[in-house]
Amino acid sequence: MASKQMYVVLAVMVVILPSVALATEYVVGDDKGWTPNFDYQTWAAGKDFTVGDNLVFKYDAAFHDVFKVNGTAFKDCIIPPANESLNTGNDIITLVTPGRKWYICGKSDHCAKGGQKLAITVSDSLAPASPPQWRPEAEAPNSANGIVAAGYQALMVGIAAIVLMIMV
Ligand SMILES: [Cu+2]
Repeated sequence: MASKQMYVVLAVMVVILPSVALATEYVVGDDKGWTPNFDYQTWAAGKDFTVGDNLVFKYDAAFHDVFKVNGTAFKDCIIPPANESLNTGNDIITLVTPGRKWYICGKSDHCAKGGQKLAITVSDSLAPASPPQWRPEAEAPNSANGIVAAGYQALMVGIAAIVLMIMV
């Protein structure tokens, strides 16, 4: 019978899909955007960057651009070839893999002198394996979405379990 397998697939999708749907969009630097003389490490601190989330770099394209670089280029502000830059002034980068990510501005001395550089750590969206847990309230204030998602997932896991028990 294929129907039982279908229910299992459905149950898994119901649990996983909300975390995709609730992907967060982070405007880098918030109101300040992408600019020199802004502390992007402080900005990034406490944010829970997850696979599927988006970074949005907003800036005046006449004065700035965005390069995705490695850790060495980030530290030493080594600017890659110009054709590797993002330069629309409203660049949206989807975080597709977990791990450390580095971004710098390639214009004049913005990286080296202005500190226009961002380093983040992206976590895997499936990292907290089942069973889903409620996050402690003490965690980052912007985790409201996460709490809702966790609650929803817990509910759906419960429903899926009941459905499976009936089917089996
Ligand atoms: Cu710049």
